[in-house]
Amino acid sequence: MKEQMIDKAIQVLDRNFQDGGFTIPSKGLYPFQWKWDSGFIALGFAHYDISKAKKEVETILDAQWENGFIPHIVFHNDSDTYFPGPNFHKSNLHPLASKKYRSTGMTQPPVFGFILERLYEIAKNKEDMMNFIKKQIDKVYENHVYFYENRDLNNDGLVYIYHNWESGTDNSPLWDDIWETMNPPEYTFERRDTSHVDASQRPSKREYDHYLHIIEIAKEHNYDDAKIAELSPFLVLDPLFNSVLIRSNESLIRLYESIGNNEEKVDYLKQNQLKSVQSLNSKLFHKDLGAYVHFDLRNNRQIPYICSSSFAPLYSSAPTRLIAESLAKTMLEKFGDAGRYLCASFDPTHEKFNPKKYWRGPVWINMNWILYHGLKRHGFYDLASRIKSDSLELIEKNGFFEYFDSRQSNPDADSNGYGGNNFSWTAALLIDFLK
Ligand code: 2M8
Repeated sequence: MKEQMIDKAIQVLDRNFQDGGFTIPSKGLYPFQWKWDSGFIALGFAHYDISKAKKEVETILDAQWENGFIPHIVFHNDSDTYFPGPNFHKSNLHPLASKKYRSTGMTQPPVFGFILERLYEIAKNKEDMMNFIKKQIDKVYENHVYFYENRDLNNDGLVYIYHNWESGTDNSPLWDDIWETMNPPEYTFERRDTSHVDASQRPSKREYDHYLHIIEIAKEHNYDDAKIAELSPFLVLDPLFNSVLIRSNESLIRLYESIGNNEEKVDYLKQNQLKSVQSLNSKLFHKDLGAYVHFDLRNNRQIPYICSSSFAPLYSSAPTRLIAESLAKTMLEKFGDAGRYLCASFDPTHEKFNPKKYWRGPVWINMNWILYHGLKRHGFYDLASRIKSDSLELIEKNGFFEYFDSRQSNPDADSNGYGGNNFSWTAALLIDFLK
């Protein structure tokens, strides 16, 4: 069974790999290269075709802007199956944008520090992989410098996101209260996602109006960071984004130390790391909820909901023993009912939970991978192994879907798999789980 699943996953990845040296997340639905998808995808390739793994990373990092920014989508090719495309985003408004590639002017969680380190662990030819890392690592470092120098508004080591698409958890109920503070125009545009996937499993038209409006504001100011920080109606500290940054810092520090002669960079990362960890715990850990929460900087208030991102700091060194215990307890009590697969993307005990709608409840394999490694790191072996076996069972029973219903007996559908099929990071991370 294991070998069969791996073979199928390899087929998914190989079919999604494109001539330009990058992999689409899912045919039709997502026809370009996405930043954090690309990192997870590289891990899958690394187990059977190391040159594709390296190519994937090289290609996304090649789209870096002169200020260190790495965009969330790189439009290598034209495609009319996705909206909004390059003509909407217009990354060239920013004076330091890549001259080589069209992209968006927003980013996604900074996964590449830990991706480089994991590639090194997986690679059989360590010397060859270290040479590759030496060529790429400064780009990842510059990306972290970009975050700390441009997005750390309070100089406390926590960096903001200015769009829900930067979080990766697009239509999470987390953002509903922010949408209440906005009143965007009703834009006229043609959605493409709903021609690939059942509209009831995707964000609403009104939600898209909000998404586009934030981009229009950023575009009016040529994607200038300071202006965005001043004017964007969406300005959030996200525990997932920040703990991924912290975890990637850790990897960069270890890699630079083994490369040698990079003391200044190591010092810079260590200094910021210390601040990030302290602030993550003091500002984003919510004692009563027993979980990390998001903070709405624009409206100066906590967003007191628990979602899968609330547990992501486990993947980093940030949680103290007490915090880690509290996270594991909350996950088990609220998300871990018998009869439910781990880990729903939003609190299943909350009225806003929706088991079928994208980031409003379904299980996502990339989040499960982060949580699996995080739980293991902090010594919660039973919960870790449950999250891994739940992930494998969901894929084996339903296929390589984008997201899955967490209810083991699902009264609403024959399959627990929703969204795009033959989904790249689902395939890639199954391989990484099984190898
Ligand atoms: C989803 O997001 C894109 C926008 O970035 C979309 O819905 O159009 C999210 O799940 C995001 O996390 C993911 O990276 C992307 C591609 O898989 O799809």
